[in-house]
Amino acid sequence: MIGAGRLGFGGVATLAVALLGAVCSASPTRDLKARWYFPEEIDVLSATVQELQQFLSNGTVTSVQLTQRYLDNIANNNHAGLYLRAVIETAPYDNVMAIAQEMDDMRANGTILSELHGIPMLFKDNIGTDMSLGLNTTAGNYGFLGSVTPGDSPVAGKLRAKGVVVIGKANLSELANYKGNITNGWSARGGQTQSAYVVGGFAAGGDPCGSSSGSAVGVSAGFAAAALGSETDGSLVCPSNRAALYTIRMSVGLSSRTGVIPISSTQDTVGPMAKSTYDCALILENMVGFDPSDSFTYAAQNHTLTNYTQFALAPYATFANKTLAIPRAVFYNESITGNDPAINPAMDAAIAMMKSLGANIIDPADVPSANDLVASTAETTVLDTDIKVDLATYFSWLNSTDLHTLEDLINFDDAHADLEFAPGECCQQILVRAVQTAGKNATVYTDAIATDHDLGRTRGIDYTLDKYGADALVLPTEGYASTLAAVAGYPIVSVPLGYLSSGQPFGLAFIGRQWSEPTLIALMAAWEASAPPRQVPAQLE
Ligand SMILES: *[C@@H]1O[C@H](CO)[C@@H](O)[C@H](O)[C@H]1NC(C)=O
Ligand SMILES: *[C@@H]1O[C@H](CO)[C@@H](O)[C@H](O)[C@H]1NC(C)=O
Ligand SMILES: *[C@@H]1O[C@H](CO)[C@@H](O)[C@H](O)[C@H]1NC(C)=O
Ligand SMILES: *[C@@H]1O[C@H](CO)[C@@H](O)[C@H](O)[C@H]1NC(C)=O
Ligand SMILES: *[C@@H]1O[C@H](CO)[C@@H](O)[C@H](O)[C@H]1NC(C)=O
Ligand SMILES: *[C@@H]1O[C@H](CO)[C@@H](O)[C@H](O)[C@H]1NC(C)=O
Ligand SMILES: *[C@@H]1O[C@H](CO)[C@@H](O)[C@H](O)[C@H]1NC(C)=O
Ligand SMILES: *[C@@H]1O[C@H](CO)[C@@H](O)[C@H](O)[C@H]1NC(C)=O
Ligand SMILES: *[C@@H]1O[C@H](CO)[C@@H](O)[C@H](O)[C@H]1NC(C)=O
Ligand SMILES: *[C@@H]1O[C@H](CO)[C@@H](O)[C@H](O)[C@H]1NC(C)=O
Ligand SMILES: CC(=O)N[C@H]1CO[C@H](CO)[C@@H](O)[C@@H]1O
Repeated sequence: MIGAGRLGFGGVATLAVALLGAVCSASPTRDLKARWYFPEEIDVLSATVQELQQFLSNGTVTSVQLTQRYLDNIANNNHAGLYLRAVIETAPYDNVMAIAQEMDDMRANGTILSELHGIPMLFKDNIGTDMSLGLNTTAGNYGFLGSVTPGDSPVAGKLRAKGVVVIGKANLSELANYKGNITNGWSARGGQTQSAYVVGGFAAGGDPCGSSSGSAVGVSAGFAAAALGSETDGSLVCPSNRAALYTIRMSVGLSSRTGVIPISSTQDTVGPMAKSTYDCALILENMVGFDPSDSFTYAAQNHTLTNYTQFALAPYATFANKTLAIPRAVFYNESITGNDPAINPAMDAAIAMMKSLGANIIDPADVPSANDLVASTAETTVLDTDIKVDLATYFSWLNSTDLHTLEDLINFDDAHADLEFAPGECCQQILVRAVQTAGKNATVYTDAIATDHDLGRTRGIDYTLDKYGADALVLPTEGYASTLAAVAGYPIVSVPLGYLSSGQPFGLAFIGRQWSEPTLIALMAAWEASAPPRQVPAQLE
């Protein structure tokens, strides 16, 4: 699949080494392998995983050098420079460098674990990792600090077994924004994440959205090649759309959530955030699969594929022969979405482009449940109930923890209010509300699940796609798109669409049926092939 041979070095690389040689060492041949050498032809702000893997394969760069470059970028702009605060912790230097070196040694020996071999990634701080990495897993909350995982969460373990180098834990809206009145991207441990695209950052309107804020900002700012985030409702697609990234929120259950600090087993998904469709498909392909500890993965068993990248390529990646439904009511109504007025015209231009590329466009194709979805409180009932039960399950997964229940977490926050309460956050009102729920057998809960399936599936996505014979819905990522997919437990993807006058990016979403990831990947790739290239943050160029 990928050759392991080392090829010759180009003239540009030799020149860079010669310049660096004066600083670091007298021997240029040694410098090519030095961790601080970095080839000029690689721009980590724009390089995709797919491209980096080619540069690793042909000997232009090593995993050690890539890791060093990302760590340098984090040092320059995370708690310095632009103060992006996208990363809570980087892995202890010697640990992460030893892992990168191991990947380089294996490659030199002809062992390539996957196309992710030796690729540095950030994981959202709610994704459990083995203690040997030296990284904590806290969802940004001090109460989780010092907890001991029994090992990698299954999803982290799968990716590490395929060669991913975890360089750090990404900041997030604390507890995935299920705590109280906190701003997007703020956590007690990580501070306020800021968009890399808006000069002046958060205070100037550079709200990174959330809750996978640091994962998105980190990838856009050259802190890692790609990231894992997680989504209950919007937490992958919204921050990705504000960082000009591609992302896939997969069908619930396609990959495991064991060992991931939860909001809701009903809705949570872990997912890739990256600079291309191919990268997202590649990460997805290496994280899906059955987990006996996660009952939602049973239903996915007959729908899990071993190859998702093929759908990012010909002959799948085309709009020809695709039928796309445009749900105008509610999702395109600015008085309901509150979206910036620049977004709908950009959507219209995108729809026209997809039509010109062969898509069959049904416009309008309204979703019957849309108004009820916006008014519904069923999702809140489900999440409030789930977090109490599912958080206790997470704590029971740990080898050691000071917290065992949601009550313990609330008490910890109260006892450490100086550390734990954000500016303007009076009282962790969401957790206090959730602790009063009566479990997953309560009628109010089973009724709420039924309501969500009616809104999201029966009168929502399934109804609309069936009625129009459509492959996917097309909507602005900002607004209510994520909620429709979230309450259904169905997949939603986001691709870069445009930029506001502030520089803030925004995206376009496709929503499909359950297990329709192949179709959505094909649509993402068809978009990527014809859309203008994504922009990198101007202030980092
Ligand atoms: C290595 O691969 C990259 C990406 O395909 C390419 O741009 C570069 O020219 C290659 N370098 C060498 C020395 O083959
Ligand atoms: C490379 O392979 C050889 C032979 O299999 C083995 O002895 C050696 O330990 C390997 N080295 C590394 C760094 O993996
Ligand atoms: C993880 O938390 C411990 C305290 O429990 C701290 O000593 C350690 O430095 C943290 N790890 C990192 C990488 O910050
Ligand atoms: C977790 O607990 C298991 C079972 O007691 C033990 O084998 C393992 O070493 C522990 N791991 C850590 C990191 O404490
Ligand atoms: C998977 O498909 C087989 C054969 O159609 C069926 O018997 C089985 O029940 C399915 N499993 C699940 C979990 O749906
Ligand atoms: C997936 O399919 C593509 C296209 O056939 C192929 O190039 C690629 O090697 C496959 N990936 C894996 C992991 O088999
Ligand atoms: C278009 O889709 C239809 C229905 O799935 C299929 O029968 C047909 O072969 C497709 N045509 C092309 C050109 O892909
Ligand atoms: C948009 O929503 C508002 C508020 O619900 C409603 O009054 C208006 O009719 C809607 N506009 C369209 C074009 O549907
Ligand atoms: C939430 O916090 C903001 C300040 O960050 C404050 O203006 C607002 O009133 C608060 N809202 C509630 C419901 O507490
Ligand atoms: C919920 O109901 C099921 C089936 O009636 C029962 O087995 C289970 O113990 C109940 N769970 C709780 C938490 O009450
Ligand atoms: C290293 C660093 O700057 N950490 C900061 C993270 O955010 C918290 C909360 O704002 C600050 O207290 C830390 O100083």
